[in-house]
Amino acid sequence: MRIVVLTGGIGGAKFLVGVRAHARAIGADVTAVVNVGDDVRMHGLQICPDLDSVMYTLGGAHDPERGWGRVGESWVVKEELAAYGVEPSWFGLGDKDTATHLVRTQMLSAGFPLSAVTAALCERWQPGVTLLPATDDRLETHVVVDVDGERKAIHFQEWWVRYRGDLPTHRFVFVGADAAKPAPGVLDAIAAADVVLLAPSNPVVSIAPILAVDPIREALIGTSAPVVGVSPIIGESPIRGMADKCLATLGVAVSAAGVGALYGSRADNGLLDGWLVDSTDAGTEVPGVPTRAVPLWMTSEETTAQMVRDALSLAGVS
Ligand code: GDP
Ligand code: FO1
Ligand code: CA
Repeated sequence: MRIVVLTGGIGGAKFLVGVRAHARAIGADVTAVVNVGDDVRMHGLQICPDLDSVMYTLGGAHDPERGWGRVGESWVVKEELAAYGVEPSWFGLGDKDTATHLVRTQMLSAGFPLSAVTAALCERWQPGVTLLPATDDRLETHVVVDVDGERKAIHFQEWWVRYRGDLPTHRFVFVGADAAKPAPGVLDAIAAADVVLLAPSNPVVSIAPILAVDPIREALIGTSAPVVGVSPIIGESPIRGMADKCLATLGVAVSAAGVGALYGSRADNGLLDGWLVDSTDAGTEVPGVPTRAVPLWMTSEETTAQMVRDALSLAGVS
């Protein structure tokens, strides 16, 4: 079986641990198409938070407490930059993490596309699934906000890390998405997939930037493989992160029903053939989409692998 997963960072990475466990058990092949909208250049280095969250988590090197970056991290470079008074001081790069960004930036400067750089980095971390950036082209999420009495677009990282999303927020813009081409392997993976899973990632700033690459969205809408999504919302809030602020900006209810309706039914030009919600959200209705309620807390590899079995069963491919 060939499984394609659309994913962001922390939530998607945890989900992929379960996907990988189940895939190993049944001899399936997994390709993760990863959001690049969070990517940003800081201190001359190209940072790819979602690719790195997935790579470090599957490589067993992530910090589960902090949620991003490396476990056992030190912060000497950050302190030294602060001592120079270099901005931005609100964004911290750990020392171990910095080595990743140095390798990546050097390879990009030498002309390698991000997909090739990602494959090279993964030779060290052996994630056990194929990691593909959604695109090799520049695609950045910017956020239109009011700040200091002015309306302007700031980078997603500034919105989230500097302001914690706590600004009057009007919309999200995926800069570059119109011209972005899918990275090599993305359309082939979708074409060959037996099933496509939408990880329980942030629908607005992790999954939507992937879908903003038109050929990817068209491939998903056109695929004969079933597409099943897993809700990142349990009850009336995300487990962690900013999904509530993002959904509110779009005027979408912070609920499994709200996110399911945002993705929409394939019968109605949307994406979903099935929508998995948490047991506590049993009874959730999404027009045109079969839903199933199962435990969705990713507390261990085994519970997450069970979620994946449930998603595949809902897709009719288990
Ligand atoms: P980010 O890019 O680092 O923000 O990570 P993602 O976009 O991949 O995932 C963020 C989402 O993961 C949040 O909206 C959380 O609600 C969701 N999430 C985190 N842990 C869990 C969990 O145990 N179960 C479910 N269903 N969702 C979770
Ligand atoms: N999140 C923070 O809250 N503060 C930081 O200083 C910070 C630095 C950082 C550096 C590299 C990286 O890969 C991620 C980093 N993050 C930081 C997390 C990141 O801002 C977001 O959580 C993700 O982009 C959301 O997916
Ligand atoms: Ca993200």
